[in-house]
Amino acid sequence: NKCVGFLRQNLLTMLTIIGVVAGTMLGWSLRASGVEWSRRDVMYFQYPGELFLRMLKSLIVPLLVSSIVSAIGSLDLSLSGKVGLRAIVYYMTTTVCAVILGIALVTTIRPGKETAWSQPTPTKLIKKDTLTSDTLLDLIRNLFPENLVQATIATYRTRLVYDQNDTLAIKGHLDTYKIAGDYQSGSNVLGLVAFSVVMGITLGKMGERSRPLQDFFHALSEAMMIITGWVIWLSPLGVFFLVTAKIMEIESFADLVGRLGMYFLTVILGLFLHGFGTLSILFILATKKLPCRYIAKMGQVMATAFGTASSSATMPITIGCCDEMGLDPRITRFVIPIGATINMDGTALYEAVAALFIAQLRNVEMSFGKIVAVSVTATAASIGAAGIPQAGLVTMVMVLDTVNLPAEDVSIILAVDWLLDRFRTTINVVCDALGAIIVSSLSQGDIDKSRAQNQADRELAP
Ligand code: DAS
Repeated sequence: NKCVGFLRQNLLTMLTIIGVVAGTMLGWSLRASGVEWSRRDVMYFQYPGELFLRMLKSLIVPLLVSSIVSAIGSLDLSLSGKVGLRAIVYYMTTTVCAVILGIALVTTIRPGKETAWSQPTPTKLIKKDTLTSDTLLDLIRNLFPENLVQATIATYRTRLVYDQNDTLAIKGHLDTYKIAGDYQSGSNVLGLVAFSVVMGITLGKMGERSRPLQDFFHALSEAMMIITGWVIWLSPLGVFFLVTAKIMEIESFADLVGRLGMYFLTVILGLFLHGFGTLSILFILATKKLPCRYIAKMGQVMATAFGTASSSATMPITIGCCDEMGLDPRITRFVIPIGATINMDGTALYEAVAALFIAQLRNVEMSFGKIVAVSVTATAASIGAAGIPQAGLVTMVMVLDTVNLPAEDVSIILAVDWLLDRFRTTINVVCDALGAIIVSSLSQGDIDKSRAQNQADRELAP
């Protein structure tokens, strides 16, 4: 019975992991077949996976807005303030730890020094001059969407595109960008999160007068989770096609084991140490429990994050996983959407490592001041990166600009970014889920006190 119970509970996770493995094997054998696959052929394989990714992305906006508004609206103001503060402190602490770990590793291992790469010749990159200031200003600008409906479409941030002569170019500020032929787009989730938090606080202050609206957002959130439960069953097929197409279109794996091998291993080592070291220590300190039994329940979340390389698309599944763990829905629907938007430890670590790796390749000495500048901009870039595939590569330009490294050097690390992206996205979502557990655990006392207070108020009410 135990075995049957385990299989039933983990069936979908195992099928999704099989989807990733089978997609890798099929993609590899299609490459090995010697057939010259055209972009169109790859698109046919990618198409079912893209539909799955779009289904998940279509859930993001209604789920995010309804979850945050109903969660904050149902908490009293002081409690939502404490929960929000604990979440922000957790996000900042883990992101700074990730950046420091990344810098410690890349300055110790020095992958750029060991790399037989006399003078990297990156793809020519046309860069918009004021990209850095625009990106930073865009970050703050995105907090205040001028039009909520418009905010749900791809907004201005940074675009990495191949222009007419197929040169890797950065132009404009669109959040949609094309890397290796794929356009990726994400919503201005930052602005929607900000608006939803303000709306939730407002409904909370309105009390009973806002009951109909609170019930609406609560029902909408529930409905979105039910739809997520249906879409999630497509994960095995969805990730199977996404991984197959990605493996087929990669031009060369030579860099993965060659010139970028040490860089790749440095990032993977950093992500591993952060995920199973830093985060675990913080988890044990905050909850006095071991994280392993919780991480064991995150298989579906990790497999989806790895298969889709999108923490935003994985967000509905992360919320569902926290519900299965029995966490307070008001906490998870408050902190997970915000975490999926601004808390990207894997991305922050990766950007710090990549920037210093490129400096090493170019024999650029990094003073302490420059390393601090990399730390700050890698943190800001991870906050600004959208939860969509290869967003971290795009905001990387901001980090390179800060230390006067040419933005075109982004193309040096492009060859292995499609795989690193999957690993760092997985760490991003694991960190969000562990954060929800930590914030829930730290807030339990306040929740009980608030519940008792409400109970007392109801009994005293005439
Ligand atoms: N793929 C991004 C995410 O979804 C991470 C990144 O590109 O760095 O979290």
